[in-house]
Amino acid sequence: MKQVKHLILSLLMSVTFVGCGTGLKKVSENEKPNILFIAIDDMNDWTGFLGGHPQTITPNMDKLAERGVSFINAHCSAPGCSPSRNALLYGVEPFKSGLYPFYGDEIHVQLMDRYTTLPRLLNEDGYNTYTAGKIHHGLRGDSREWVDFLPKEEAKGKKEFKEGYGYQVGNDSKLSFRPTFNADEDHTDYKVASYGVDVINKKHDKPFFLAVGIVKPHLPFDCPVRFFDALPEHIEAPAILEGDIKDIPVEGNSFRKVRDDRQFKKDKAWEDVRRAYLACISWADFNIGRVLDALEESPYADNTIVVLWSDHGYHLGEKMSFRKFTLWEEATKVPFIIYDGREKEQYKDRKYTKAVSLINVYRTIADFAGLEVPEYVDGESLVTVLNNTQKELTKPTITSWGKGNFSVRTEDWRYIRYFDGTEELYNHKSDDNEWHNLADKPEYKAKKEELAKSLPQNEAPTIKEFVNIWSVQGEDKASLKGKSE
Ligand SMILES: [Ca+2]
Ligand SMILES: [Ca+2]
Repeated sequence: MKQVKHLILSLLMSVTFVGCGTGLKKVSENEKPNILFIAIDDMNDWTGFLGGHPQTITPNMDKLAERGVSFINAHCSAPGCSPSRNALLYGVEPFKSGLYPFYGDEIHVQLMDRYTTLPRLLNEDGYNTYTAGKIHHGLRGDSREWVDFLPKEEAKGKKEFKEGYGYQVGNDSKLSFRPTFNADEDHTDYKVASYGVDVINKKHDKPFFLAVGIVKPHLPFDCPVRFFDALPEHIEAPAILEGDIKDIPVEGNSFRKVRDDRQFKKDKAWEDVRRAYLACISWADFNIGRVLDALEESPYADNTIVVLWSDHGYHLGEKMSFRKFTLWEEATKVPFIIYDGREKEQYKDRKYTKAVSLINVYRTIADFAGLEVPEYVDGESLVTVLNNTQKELTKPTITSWGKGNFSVRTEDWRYIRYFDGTEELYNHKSDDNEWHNLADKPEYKAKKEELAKSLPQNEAPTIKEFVNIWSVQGEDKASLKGKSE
C-alpha cells in the first residue's frame, strides 16, 4: 500500500491533498512543516498556563502557550504511561485495542505488526525522524520509526545527593524527593534536550519529526538543587476536602495509592514531596526551553510546528491519593499545546476550553504533514479547532482505566462509570475539584444518561499477553490477578 501511495505521490509531482476535515488544502513536499514533538512524563496541570498550582515556575511552557494554542481542558486516554502512550502513538483508544493496562516491552513486537505508529507513518512518508528520551513505554530506537536516536546508555544520568537534603522513604530510590548537586549535563533530561538541540542545529534537506521525551517530573522527584531553591519557602497544599472519598464507589476507591498518602502524613513530608514535584516540573520546563530556544534561533523557526503534551496527570494528596491511575481530574488532565511557527499571529494566545483527548494527536500531526492515516486510527484532526476555538469536536473525550471503567469529560461535566455499574458525576461549573458526586441524585438522571451515551458501546477484550498484572483494573481484575505474573 505504501508503494502505491509513493507512486501516486510522484505522479502528482510532489503535491498531495490533505483530507481530515480541513478541506482540500495543498501541501507540497518542500513546504511540509517540521514537527517538534515534546512528550513529558507525569506532568499534571501544575504549570503557569494551566494555573494548577500558584507557585509553579514554568516560563518556557507558558511562553509557548502564549504564542500558540493551549488546550486547557485536555485529557489522556488512560492515566498511566503504557496505555496512554500506546493509545497516542499507535492511534487507537484502549477500548478498541484492548490495551487498558501496562505491558512488558515484548508487546511492541505484535503491536508494530498490527499498527503503524505515528513516527513510522512520518518516517515512511518523507520525514526524517529523530528521538531521544521516553516516547514509547518500552520501545526505543526501532529503525522502522527512527532514522536516528539517542541510545539509552547515552541518556543515562548520574545523580549526586547530599546528606540532610530532601526526603526519602527509607532507602527507596524511587520514593526519593531530593535535590542533586552535580552538573546539569549529568542528568538525563539535559542529555535528551541536548540531542534535540543538536538535531535542530543540523542542516536538513527533508522535513524532520523530532520527538523529545522528557522524563521528569516522573519519580524519583530529583533534579538540580537550584530548582528547589527557586521555590518559596512554604509550598501551598492543593485544595483537599476532608471526607472527600466517602461518596466514591468501591472500584474508584481501589485505584487510590493510600499507602503513600499515609506514609507522607506520618513523616509530615507532603510539603517536601510537593516541593520536589514542583522543582522537577521547573527542571523539565528548563530543558524544554533549551530545545524551544534552539528552534527559535534556527532556520526552521518559521516552518516548524511544536506539539507538547504530558502522558497523564498526577495526584499530590487530593482524594488522599498519590501518583496517577485514577479517572479523576488530577490524573486525567494534562498540559497540551500546539504552536505553529507558520501562523505566529493567527494562533497567538488562543485557548481551547472544551474537553479534548490526546487521542487526537495522531490525526492532527498527520493532517499538518499532509499524510493519509490508516483507517483504524481513532480521534480527529484538531487543525480545525486551531482555526476556530468555538468549534465543537465530534468525538467524546474518554479516559479508560481497566476494561469497563470509563470517564467522559465535557466542557462542564465529568461522568465516570465503573465496570460494576457504579457511577460518579461532577459538575465542573460549580465543583472544579470533583468533591461532590452527584450520581445518586435523582435530578441528574437525565444528565447521566446523556453523558453515558458517549461511552464506548463495544469494548475490546483486554490483551492478556505480556500484561503487567499489578496494573489490571475493572472487569478482568479478579480473573487476571489470580494468575501468576
Ligand atoms: Ca507517565
Ligand atoms: Ca467526594
